[in-house]
Amino acid sequence: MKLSDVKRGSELRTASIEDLKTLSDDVRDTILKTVSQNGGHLSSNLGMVELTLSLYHVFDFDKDQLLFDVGHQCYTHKLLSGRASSFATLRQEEGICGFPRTDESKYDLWNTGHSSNAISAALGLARARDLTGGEGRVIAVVGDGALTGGMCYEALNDLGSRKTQMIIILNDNGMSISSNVGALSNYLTYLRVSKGWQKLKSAFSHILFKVPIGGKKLHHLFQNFKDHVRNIFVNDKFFSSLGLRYLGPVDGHNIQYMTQLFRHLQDEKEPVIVHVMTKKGKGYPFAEQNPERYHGIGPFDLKTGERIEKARPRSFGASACAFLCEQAQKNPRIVVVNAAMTTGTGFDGFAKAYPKRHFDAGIAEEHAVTLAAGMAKGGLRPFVAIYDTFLQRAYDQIMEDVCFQDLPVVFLMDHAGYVGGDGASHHGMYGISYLRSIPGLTIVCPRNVDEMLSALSWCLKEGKAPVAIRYPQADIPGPAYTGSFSPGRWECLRKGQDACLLAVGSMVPNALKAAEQLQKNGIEISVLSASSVRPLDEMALKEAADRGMPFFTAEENERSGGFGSAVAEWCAVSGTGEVRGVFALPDAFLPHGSREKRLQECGLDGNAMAEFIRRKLRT
Ligand SMILES: Cc1ncc(C[n+]2csc(CCOP(=O)(O)OP(=O)(O)O)c2C)c(N)n1
Repeated sequence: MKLSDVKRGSELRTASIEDLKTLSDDVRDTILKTVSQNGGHLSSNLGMVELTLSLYHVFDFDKDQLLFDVGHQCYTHKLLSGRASSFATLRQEEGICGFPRTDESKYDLWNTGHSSNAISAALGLARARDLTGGEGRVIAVVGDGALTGGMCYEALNDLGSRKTQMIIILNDNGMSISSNVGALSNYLTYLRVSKGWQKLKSAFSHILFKVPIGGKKLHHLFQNFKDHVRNIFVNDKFFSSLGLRYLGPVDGHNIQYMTQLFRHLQDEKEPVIVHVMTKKGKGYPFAEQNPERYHGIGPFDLKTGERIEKARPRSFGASACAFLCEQAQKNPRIVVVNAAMTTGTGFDGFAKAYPKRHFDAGIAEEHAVTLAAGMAKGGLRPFVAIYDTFLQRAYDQIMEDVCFQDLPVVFLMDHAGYVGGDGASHHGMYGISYLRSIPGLTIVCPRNVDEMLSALSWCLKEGKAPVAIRYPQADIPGPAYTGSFSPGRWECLRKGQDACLLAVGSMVPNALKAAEQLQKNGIEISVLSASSVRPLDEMALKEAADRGMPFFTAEENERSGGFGSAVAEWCAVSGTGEVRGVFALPDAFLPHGSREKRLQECGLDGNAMAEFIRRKLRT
C-alpha cells in the first residue's frame, strides 16, 4: 500500500497488517524527503510512524478524537488525514503547518505547540462527550518529555478520581529534545528494564493472538485477557495508584502488537495509559544516532545528513552562555536554569562546564522560575534561559515569586519576535506585552549581541532586582555597539528635527533604513535605540517632546500592551508629546512563513515605515 492509495484515513481500518507495513515505508520516506527540503521536526516524527498507523487502523477518527501533546509529532497523522498531496508545502509560506491547526483540517482538534496540556484538553473533550450524550473514544498522545510538565499531573489527578473513558498513549522514546530529565523519567526507565521488555514482547504476542476479535466469547476472553495482561505487563505503581489502568511497555514499531492491544481497549470505559516504546529518528541512521540534532532541523542533505545553510550569524544565546561561563569562574554564585531547552537556548556549554550549577527543570517553566527565585533568595545569581513564547507559561511565577519578592533573577528570553517556520504557537511576539505590567521588572531588548553582553555585565555589577533580557536567536545587523548599558537610557543613532523614531531591538536596522529613505525626501528624523523598554528614557522623551518632535515607535511585538503603548501612556500621563505611529505586529496569532514577508505585510520594513512617516508628517 502506498500513500497515494490512501484517500481517507478511515481506509486504513480495513487494511492488512502487511499493507500497513509497506505503507509505513512510504510514510517514512515522504517525511524524510520533505523535512530534508523544508526543515521540521524529524526525529519525533520518524518515531511515530507505526504508532500513528496502528491508531488509524483501529480507531475511527470520524468519531474518535485524537489529540497530540505539543503536536510536533503529527506528520504521519497529517499524511493520513487528507494532506498527503500538500505535504510538500510543510512549514512554507501558505503551506501546511508543522503543528496541528484546527483551520487546516477537522482532524486537527487543537491548535498545539506548547507542551503538557493534551491530557487536560482530552479530559475536557471526554467530559463534554459524556454530558452531551456523545460517542467515540478520546485518545491523547503524550511524550515522556511532555510528562515532565506539571499540567499533566493536574490532569491525571482529576482523571483518576472522576473516571471516564480516555486512552493516554505515552510515547516513550527516552528523550525530550535532549535526554529526558527527572525522577519520573528514571521511573519510566525502570518500567522499561525491570522485567526486560524483550521478554514481555513474546509473552504479550503469545497471549494476544489467542484472544479472537469479535464473537460471543469476546467479553469472557477479554476478562481473561485483562487478567493475563496484568500478569505479563510490568507492575506499575505510579499510574495505577493514580487510578489509571497501566499497560506496557509495548514495542511502538510493531504494528501487529499495537493494533491487537488497541483493539482490546476499544470497549474500555475507564482511563487507560498505554506505555509505548518508540525510537526517535527511527529508520534514518543519522537521526537514530543523534536524535537531538534532528529534533528540529533546517533543510539538510539526505545522503550526508549535513545541514544546508548559509553562514549563521552569532547567536545571542551562545554568546550569553560564553559570557556567563567566563564570569562563573570568578563568581561561584552564578547558576543557570533551563526548561528542557538547554541546546536551543545555547546553554549546553554552561551545562558541560558547570554541571553542578546548571539545572534543567524539564518542560516545567513554572517550576524553573520559582526554583530560580528560591536560589536567588538563598544568595545565588540565577540566569533563567527560556524562549519568549514558553516563558508565558510562568507568568504568575514571574509576578508572585520573582517580582513580588524583588529577587535578582535574570530572564534570558530567546527566540523573541516572529520565528518563521514553527508558526503561531512559537512566535515570541507577546513578551513585552505580558511582562510590561509586572511591577519591579526591568525589560531590556538589546539591539545586538554586544549590547546584550553589556546588559548582562550591568546585571552582575548593579542588578539587585529582576531583569528580563529579550532577544531573537541570531545577531542583528547594524552599527557596532560601543556603549555601556544603563536602564532608562536610550542610545541616539541618528539626529534629526522632524520626528523621533524609537526602535526596539531587532527593529533598529529597519528604523535606520527608514531614516535614510526619508532623508532623500528632505525629511530628517532622529532614531533612538530604545533597548530599555522598562523603564523608559524619560529624559529623552521629554527633550524630543519639548522640541515639538512627534514620536513613532517600532517593535517586533504585538501592538497591544507593547512598547508603543508604553510611550503613548507616557505622553498621556505627562501631558506632553504625541505618538503619531506605532509600528508593531498585529494582535493576532500569525501563521508560519517567511519573516521578511511577514514584516513587509505588517508594515515593519524600512520602506513601509518611511512611507507611513512621510504621509503622517504631511498631514
Ligand atoms: C511549554 C513548552 N516548553 C518547551 C517546549 C519545547 N519543546 C518542544 S518538543 C519538546 C520535547 C518534547 O518531548 P516529548 O514530549 O518526549 O516528545 P518527543 O519529541 O520526544 O517525541 C520541547 C521541550 C514546548 N513545546 N512547550
